[in-house]
Amino acid sequence: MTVSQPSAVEVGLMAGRAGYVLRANDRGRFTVASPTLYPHMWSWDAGFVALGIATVSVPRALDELRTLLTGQWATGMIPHILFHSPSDYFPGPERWRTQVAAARPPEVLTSGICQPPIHVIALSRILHDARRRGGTDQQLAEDFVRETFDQWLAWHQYLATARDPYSYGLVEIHHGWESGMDDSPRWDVPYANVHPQPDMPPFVRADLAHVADPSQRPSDAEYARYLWLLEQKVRVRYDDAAYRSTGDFVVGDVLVSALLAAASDLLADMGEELGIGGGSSGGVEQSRAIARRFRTGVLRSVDPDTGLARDLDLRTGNWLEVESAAGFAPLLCGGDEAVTRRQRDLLLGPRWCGHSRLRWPVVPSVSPASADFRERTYWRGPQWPVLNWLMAWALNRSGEQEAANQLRLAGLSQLIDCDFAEYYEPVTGETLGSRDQSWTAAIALDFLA
Ligand code: 9WN
Repeated sequence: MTVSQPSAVEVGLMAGRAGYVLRANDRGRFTVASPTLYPHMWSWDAGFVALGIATVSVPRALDELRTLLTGQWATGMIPHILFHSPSDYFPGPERWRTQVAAARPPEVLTSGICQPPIHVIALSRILHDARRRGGTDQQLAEDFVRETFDQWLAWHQYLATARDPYSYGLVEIHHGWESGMDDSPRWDVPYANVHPQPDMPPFVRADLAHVADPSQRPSDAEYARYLWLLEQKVRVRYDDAAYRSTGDFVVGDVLVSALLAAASDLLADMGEELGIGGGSSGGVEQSRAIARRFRTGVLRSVDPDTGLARDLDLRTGNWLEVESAAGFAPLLCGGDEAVTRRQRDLLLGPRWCGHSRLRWPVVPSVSPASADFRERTYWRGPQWPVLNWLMAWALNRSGEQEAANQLRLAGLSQLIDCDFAEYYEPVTGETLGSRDQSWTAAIALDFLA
């Protein structure tokens, strides 16, 4: 299917409406992920949001990242949620009970787990835009990189050490929420070994009050497991090593690992360009070493038969064979031209974006040709615009401009109604989940810029 360029009127309308959504979700120095379902700041959402805002205001985009860093733990971890005000979101701070953790930040309440390290990818894009504009924007962005370089490095080092203690080259996650793809079939096998115990405090879900159809969200049984893992983290006071010995869910995540590799290379590039992180502190070299280790880990995970990368269940030592978009992790971190070419062809081919049933040739979260595909359920098949953005970004970076532009145009066509939904039904194109989702509006702005 070929997709045409949006008209000038459509571009103007979409940019205006996306800007409106981001302003409406702006709470001063941070942006809520969505108006009602997610009324707080989420970690990887904030990265996408920042790069979208940068197309309109570089200073405000930098503020978004600055606020996120106020939540950084002493371990270097950037937590997956920063809670700035009370809300009905569940699980909120009273459930996370991060006061049991010595490493929690002093000034803001947070969750106790993390999310994919997209932030430095966003920052490098913001810096690139700011340099194109020059003047104050460039100055502010360069100063910001100097000011925060060590904090980003600490974040990456946390993932590379506390979350990869045996140097496998795969970042270990302790909760499906840490992957950003909560109920993906990637996690069905490891979650089958998560057994909520009767002494887990009872809970009432709040998310279902904000969506029209519960089948678009994870099930109650899945939520019980999510809450049980949270409980296990609290019981070890958020100590990663202690959790590793006792926790039910420990998985090497290829997508997080690929993002860490790509982000670490970009951090090293910025350090070199700005003359920081060199010398005795060695931040640039440390970043390069992290990039190399995780790129190797990701490439090692590729299944020679399918051409897709695989997560590793660290409890059993088994590869997880699932046709999810995370299988395209090697496209994000590069490192092997033959793998990149094969992945490009696979991504645009009939099992993925070129599948005949798709309304738009946009990356689905699970291949429509897979038995795991569920077109309306969350990360089990729907198209998430941010995933499509990531793949377009990766293709661009590996010199595949034409393919990248194909995904960009398809992504824009999908968003033409300006609902900026959280995710989309891939066969009918229907909007699902939350509306006015900040990161969806943000990537629209970036695609239009
Ligand atoms: C749990 C905010 C977040 C995204 C995740 C998405 C969803 C939360 C939830 O919303 O997760 O973190 O309550 O379902 O899965 O990727 O960051 O938009």
